[in-house]
Amino acid sequence: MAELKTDLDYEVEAAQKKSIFTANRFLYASATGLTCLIFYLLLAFTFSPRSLFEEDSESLTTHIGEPGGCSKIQFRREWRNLRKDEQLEYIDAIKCLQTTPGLYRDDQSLYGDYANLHSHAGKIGHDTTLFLPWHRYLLHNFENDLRTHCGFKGTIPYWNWVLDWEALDQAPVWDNVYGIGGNGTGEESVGHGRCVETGPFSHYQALRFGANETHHCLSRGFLTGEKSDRYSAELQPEKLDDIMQKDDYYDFWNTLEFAAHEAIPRWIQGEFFEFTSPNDPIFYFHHCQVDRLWAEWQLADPEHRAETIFGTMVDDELELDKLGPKTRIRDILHTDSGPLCYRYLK
Ligand SMILES: *[C@@H]1O[C@H](CO)[C@@H](O)[C@H](O)[C@H]1NC(C)=O
Ligand SMILES: *[C@@H]1O[C@H](CO)[C@@H](O)[C@H](O)[C@H]1NC(C)=O
Ligand SMILES: [Cu+2]
Repeated sequence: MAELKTDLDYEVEAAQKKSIFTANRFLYASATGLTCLIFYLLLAFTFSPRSLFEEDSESLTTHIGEPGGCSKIQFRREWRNLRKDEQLEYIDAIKCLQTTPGLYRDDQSLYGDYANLHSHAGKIGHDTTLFLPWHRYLLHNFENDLRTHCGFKGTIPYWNWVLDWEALDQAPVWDNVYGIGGNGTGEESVGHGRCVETGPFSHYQALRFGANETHHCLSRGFLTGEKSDRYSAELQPEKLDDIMQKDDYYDFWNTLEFAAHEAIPRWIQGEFFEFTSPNDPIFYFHHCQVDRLWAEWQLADPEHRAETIFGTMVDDELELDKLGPKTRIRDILHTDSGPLCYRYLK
């Protein structure tokens, strides 16, 4: 019951966000057990189903019937809210992609190709207002690759570092079994880090580090003391609140990219020191969090924020080189319509 209840909790949260998709899943999940039926009845009194469905007609008109509308919405969740088996499935899927042949060269996996892509596209995807849409699309494509090549059924998880800002190195995401391993403790490696010797990626060999193409161990070098404090201070709740209060896209993106988003790589070091940062799986956890913040910011005032990208045209295209088809920015502005079809759970 404990785990079922957790699942239901997610459903309830999503139901509060008034989604027809969730409402259906909610009903379905509730019907799965007698104990849960009781739970559902309690909830039914708490949240009037009637008002739920009224709100839902709105999302129906927005999404169904549009080209690329979603037949199903999947939920991206915080790493510590995944069940242990779900955590292992995600780690396994990453490992699988690390042994899937790449598209660029024989000695680099599809997983490694993303480091290539990220470093080639560095100029368009960073320090510009395209930062958020381009990374959103990259994550979506990566998630698709996990599904297509590795049979992955879940979603990319996010790391809500605000929960760990006071002790970043203690975050559950660094667990050696139910996480991606922690600090580098072995030989000195790239980016002022050391080889990560524990956890599921202790044997992973990354190919590129910036322009240098030499196979090397996964490298991390968590900062400590004052150096660390400088970056973790950017991740405290008050700082994040400030970012979320920004009213226009330019200010929001600008503070998010250069304050909170930058603090994490600078604190981790190693692979993250260069644009080949997707070599470290934490890249995806981190960018999923950044994407979530953008999605939340958009949803806080959809009328003004959902389709606003300052400094570029919504019909401009986002490119992933060989790794995925081009898409228009306008097509990825709503996470819950096609081709994306996901939402975030808190
Ligand atoms: C991470 O590892 C490096 C190298 O072994 C060490 O100097 C540093 O103190 C460690 N950081 C943390 C937060 O434990
Ligand atoms: C590339 O990285 C390796 C270690 O990973 C280092 O030994 C080598 O000197 C580097 N090459 C260049 C050109 O920086
Ligand atoms: Cu990036």
